[in-house]
Amino acid sequence: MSAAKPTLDERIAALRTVTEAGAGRIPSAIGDEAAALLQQAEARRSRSPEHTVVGVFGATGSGKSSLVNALVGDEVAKAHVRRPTTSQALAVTWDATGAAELLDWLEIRERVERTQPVDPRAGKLVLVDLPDVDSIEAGNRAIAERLAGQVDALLWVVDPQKYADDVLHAQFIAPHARHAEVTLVVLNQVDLLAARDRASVVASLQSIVSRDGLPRARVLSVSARTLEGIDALRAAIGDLAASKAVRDARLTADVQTLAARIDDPGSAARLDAKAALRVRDEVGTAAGVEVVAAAVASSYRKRAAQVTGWPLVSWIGRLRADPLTRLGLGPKRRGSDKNDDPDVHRTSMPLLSAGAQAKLSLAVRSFADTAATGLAGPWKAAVRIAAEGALDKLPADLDLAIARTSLPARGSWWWAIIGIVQWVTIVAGVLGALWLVGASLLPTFGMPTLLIPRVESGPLAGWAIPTLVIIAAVLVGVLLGIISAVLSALTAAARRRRTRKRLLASVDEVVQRDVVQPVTAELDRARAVAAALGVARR
Ligand SMILES: Nc1nc2c(ncn2[C@@H]2O[C@H](COP(=O)(O)OP(=O)(O)OP(=O)(O)O)[C@@H](O)[C@H]2O)c(=O)[nH]1
Ligand SMILES: [Mg+2]
Repeated sequence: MSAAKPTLDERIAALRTVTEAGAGRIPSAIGDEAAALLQQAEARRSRSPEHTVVGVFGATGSGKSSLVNALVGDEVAKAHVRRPTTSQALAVTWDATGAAELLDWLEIRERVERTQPVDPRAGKLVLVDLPDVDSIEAGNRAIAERLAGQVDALLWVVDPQKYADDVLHAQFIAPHARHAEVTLVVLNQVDLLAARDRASVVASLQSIVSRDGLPRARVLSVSARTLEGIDALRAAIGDLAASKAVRDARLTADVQTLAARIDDPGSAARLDAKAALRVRDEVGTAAGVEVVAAAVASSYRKRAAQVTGWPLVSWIGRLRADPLTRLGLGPKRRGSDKNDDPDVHRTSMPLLSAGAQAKLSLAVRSFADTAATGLAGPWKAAVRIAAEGALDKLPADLDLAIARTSLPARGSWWWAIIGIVQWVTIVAGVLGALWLVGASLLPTFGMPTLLIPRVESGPLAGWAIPTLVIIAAVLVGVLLGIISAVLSALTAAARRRRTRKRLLASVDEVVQRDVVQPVTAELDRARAVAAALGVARR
């Protein structure tokens, strides 16, 4: 953050961010107030920037109208002993060019124009006499309250009897504590005070105004009757009119005041990468990643055994259903799922058992709660709502993601080789056996003798070759059985790991989209509002 004070534009933009990004997270009443203020700021800024509107506020009989007359030097406003006297706002202008639109917006119908300015620097002044701010007349009060929110500078008039009035201070001056720069406090009717009491009454008023939160507000003492102090008040009004910043200072104070009433979202923690991994793993387990990975491995082993096993018994394996097919993830379906309608690609896994659903909820909720640490109530709730929204979508999204994940379900190239060798050994063994059987049986049926060839030399000299072929066939069969069992176990384990990795990647995509992103967005929103509030308040 830069050390420089934000400009009014920056503050207004910040308040807009607060109301927009904070919608639903800040109380709607204050959100509406902020929206109204933004609209009002825009309205004021689009109207005569040269004019300075000074409103004269105070209790009935404090002498507002008399003071306006004294400042103008003419009886423009009706002042009377009858209470309350003023019931409509009256605007006095000196250079009315461009003022009409402003007065229309202020809804001030009574307008008078004079030529001799209050102060040489106040040619573009609009001085507004107002009804009593705490009037017993609701209409009077409404006009004064509305204009207290609209004028550029506030001139509070009090009199020696009621200058400490609680209602005026608590309900009207204190809420404008940030408006000190555009506030004048005037003790009128000082002619009624004994000379020795004046200083102490002014000091007392000054301390009450300080307690209201405006220690820097200017307090002046005047008499509308004797015109004592009027020149100093004129100069003070001249100062306001000369400072081109009054209008913006007022709006700045408005934005600051409103922003101060909005609760801080708290400090949003950075999302922990480990927490995101943990929720992915927990959601993955709940979604059946381990089950599918195990099915891929056992499907592989089953199919390997069918092809590479001893052909005389390996067909038995076919009677058992493929574990992947049982989950609706069979290798046949998988080959054709590229361009199909994804909705038909549900797995046949149940859409999460009650237990899995509970685990999923727990994982997501605890992720959200951890992420929301440091946030204030409504913001925490918003993170939780984001997580609840995720829980509605997750089961179907996870199922789809798992169904779409391409699984390493194909067979291995070496299956066929071993399968062929298995058949060759079987055929060789059978041929060897037939030879031996033929040699012993043919002569009994009077058929020509079948010779049995034998090994002539070497360590196996004298062995019948058909016998050796049978033994070799059995040995090769056993050996192939062992080799393919080992190969298939190793490959199945690797496939299991690969499946787990691929599925977790798919689950991660879903968890990122359904859980992490909404929660992150909520944290970002809280951070944006916190930063904007800081700018609006500074
Ligand atoms: N002695 C004295 N009387 C004053 C002074 N200023 C106003 N008055 C009198 O106080 C009474 C009320 O004055 P107004 O100017 O009508 O007071 P106001 O604040 O405009 O009252 P509302 O319009 O009813 O809110 C009148 O009788 C004035 O003559 C002053 O400085 N000294
Ligand atoms: Mg009056």
